[in-house]
Amino acid sequence: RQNNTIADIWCQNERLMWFPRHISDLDNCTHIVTKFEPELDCDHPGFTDKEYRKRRKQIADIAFEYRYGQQIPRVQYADSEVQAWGHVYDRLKKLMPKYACQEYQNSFNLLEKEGLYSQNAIPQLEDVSNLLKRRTGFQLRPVSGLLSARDFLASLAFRVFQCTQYVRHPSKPDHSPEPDCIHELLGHVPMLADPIVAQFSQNLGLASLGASDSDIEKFATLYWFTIEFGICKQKGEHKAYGAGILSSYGELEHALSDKPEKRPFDPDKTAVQSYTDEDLQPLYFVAESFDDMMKKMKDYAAKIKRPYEVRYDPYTNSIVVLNDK
Ligand code: HBI
Ligand code: FE
Repeated sequence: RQNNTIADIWCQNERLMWFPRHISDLDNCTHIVTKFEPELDCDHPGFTDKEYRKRRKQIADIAFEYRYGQQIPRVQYADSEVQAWGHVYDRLKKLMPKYACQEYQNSFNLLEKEGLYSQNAIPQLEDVSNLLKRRTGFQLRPVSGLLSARDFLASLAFRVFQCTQYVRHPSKPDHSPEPDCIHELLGHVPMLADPIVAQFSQNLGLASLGASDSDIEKFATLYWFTIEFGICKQKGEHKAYGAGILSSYGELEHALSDKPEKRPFDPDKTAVQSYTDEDLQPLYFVAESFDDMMKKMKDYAAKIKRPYEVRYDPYTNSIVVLNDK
């Protein structure tokens, strides 16, 4: 049978980039960016701590061995790890009513009510994943560290969130240069439990599939200034919806003070804004509302040229590529 659609010709010329077509293909989307690692970075608080590095390797091995469809192995967290969690949990909980967006607060309350979240124990990824599946169809899979933007975004297309399972170094509970499970569980998970946010995240993932490197960089930057560090207006007040703000009490007070610069969210401009991932953010983009931010992102993504369209088939957990564009 002849297949002469544009996408097929791209394929024949090997110009159509490989991307995951089935949720199990995410087993191949595990490219780690080596940055801020305790093994390699002498500024990392765990660099000189042999025990910590051993612990990190133990937990990283869970992610390396994990394959789609398996249960996420449980981690027996040490007292020092639970203490770091409890410390952040307690500080954040006091700030939430004033600074967190409504969607976050609703989900957080639900997670506590379900008995999953408390100050005394770090929730297990398997249990959190099962709750998310029921709420929004999102699920977690363990990852050993900072993933490449392409792999990270691709997994969102399948409603999969690649989630770290280790805890930051106990000497610095208030800040972690890399993602850790305190950030994921207190920043991302409550947002992913919201149906609108879940849809938004998946759309961003779908838009990233097979995109050029420069478009991936722009999507990653948009992700940074929305899902990680977004602020939106609710009832006339600025509220945090970004996970990097919501999971750090220092960032939370800073972001919603008048110290940092704030600009209106505008995807064309936001996508090319440079940013730092090492310290408190000097600049945030403020959305008029959640809906407005998502509509602008949709229009932005529609402008990115690809010779095919993608859809998600939730019955088979597969990407359907439509060649007729
Ligand atoms: N990897 N494990 C992990 N967690 C993240 O939150 C994460 C990532 N890689 C890239 C990323 N976030 C974003 O900053 C964008 O580059 C997509
Ligand atoms: Fe994050």
